[in-house]
Amino acid sequence: MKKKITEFLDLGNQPLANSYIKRKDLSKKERKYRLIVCFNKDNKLVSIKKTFSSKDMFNNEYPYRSSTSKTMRVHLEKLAKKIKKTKPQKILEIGSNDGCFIKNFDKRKTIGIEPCANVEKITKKLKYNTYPEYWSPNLAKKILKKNNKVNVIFSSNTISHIKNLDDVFRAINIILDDKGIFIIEDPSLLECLKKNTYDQFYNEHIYVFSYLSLKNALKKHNLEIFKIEELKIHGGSNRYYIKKINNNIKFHNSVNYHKNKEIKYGLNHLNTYIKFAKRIKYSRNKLLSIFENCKKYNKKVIGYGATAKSVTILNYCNIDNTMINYFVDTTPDKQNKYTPGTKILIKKYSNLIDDKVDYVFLGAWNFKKEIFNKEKKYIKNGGKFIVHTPLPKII
Ligand code: JHZ
Repeated sequence: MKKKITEFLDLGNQPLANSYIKRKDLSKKERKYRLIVCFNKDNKLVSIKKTFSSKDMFNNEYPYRSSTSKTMRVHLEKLAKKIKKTKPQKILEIGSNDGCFIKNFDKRKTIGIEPCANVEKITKKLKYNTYPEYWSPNLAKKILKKNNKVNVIFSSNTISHIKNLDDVFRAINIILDDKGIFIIEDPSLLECLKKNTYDQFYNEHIYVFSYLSLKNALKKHNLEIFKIEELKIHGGSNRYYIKKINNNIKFHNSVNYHKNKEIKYGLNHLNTYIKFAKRIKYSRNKLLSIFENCKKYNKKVIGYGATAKSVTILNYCNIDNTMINYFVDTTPDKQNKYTPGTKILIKKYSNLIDDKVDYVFLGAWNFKKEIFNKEKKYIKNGGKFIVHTPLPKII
């Protein structure tokens, strides 16, 4: 029998993203794993080979806050406005984080699911009904004991983080009203391949979905995608609108439009992924040579946005604390800690001009527009950024 799953990209030994190191733990051995990306030619799923339990990744020390970026706040506010127009009785969000989305609704109308207790506390304090638990059929049943079925289920950048997709969709079927809709936003595999953003792969991103793969995973549970919105957020994401098969909501043209784009690009063929892997090797060498040159000429380089994504880049390309002086990041829970693997200090954001920076590595490249807007003065004064997408260069 021919192999169904093929490994096509090896991103080397990696620490767990989001496991920022405290100063006192700097000499402790970090947990590492081999980051290998695979393609399943049967169901078209692209996934990472070695996975960790949800408890290992999403716990009481989770540092990421959705609300730290204005782009994200505005993006979710706009969607909330759209949903409000449909007058739903109840909206449930899987992975509600610090409430960036649910805060746009009346407290009585929302249910948030957020397993990271330190983050869940934020919405609980504001009196939003949130469960500090992992999404599962049992949780769906538990919620249903106290509530009616829900009209809208939303999940942004969370479903791709859960290994057992069958359980995810079973739970959806339990609690979603037959006439309700399920909306998912996750990074687009098509955009990831087009932009060479291999940093979309790390331990939390178990899957990077295409329409072709997601449709197969949903079909087993009598769920189907009836509309797709291509979004700019997070470097290119898709918003999938999903319904129960028996719900006769009309299909939108966008489904076929997007499907054809994926097929035309070759997302259903292994060869496309093998070509992608070749580009990524080239990208690594190019980025490393930029950093080596900066080091050679004693340039001051800092990182902007200590993202989970940049953990993959820095560790894969061997860019360490001799090449990047420090990172700046607006997230309080990341500040005064060190980046996983590469041990680069993360500082509170400060003015790039006062810091006399030569080059800024854009870790949060997905918020380039927002950051370039903020850093107009630095740019006007000749300040330069180092980016890795679509290919490494100084801009
Ligand atoms: P950002 C996280 O990934 C983890 P990360 C997770 N797995 C996921 O899928 C995505 O989020 C959605 C900082 N920043 O959103 C804030 C500034 O300092 O790209 C954040 O630390 N100044 C759940 O970490 C980071 O950059 C700024 O002006 O890859 C952005 O992280 C801006 C705009 C951001 O996600």
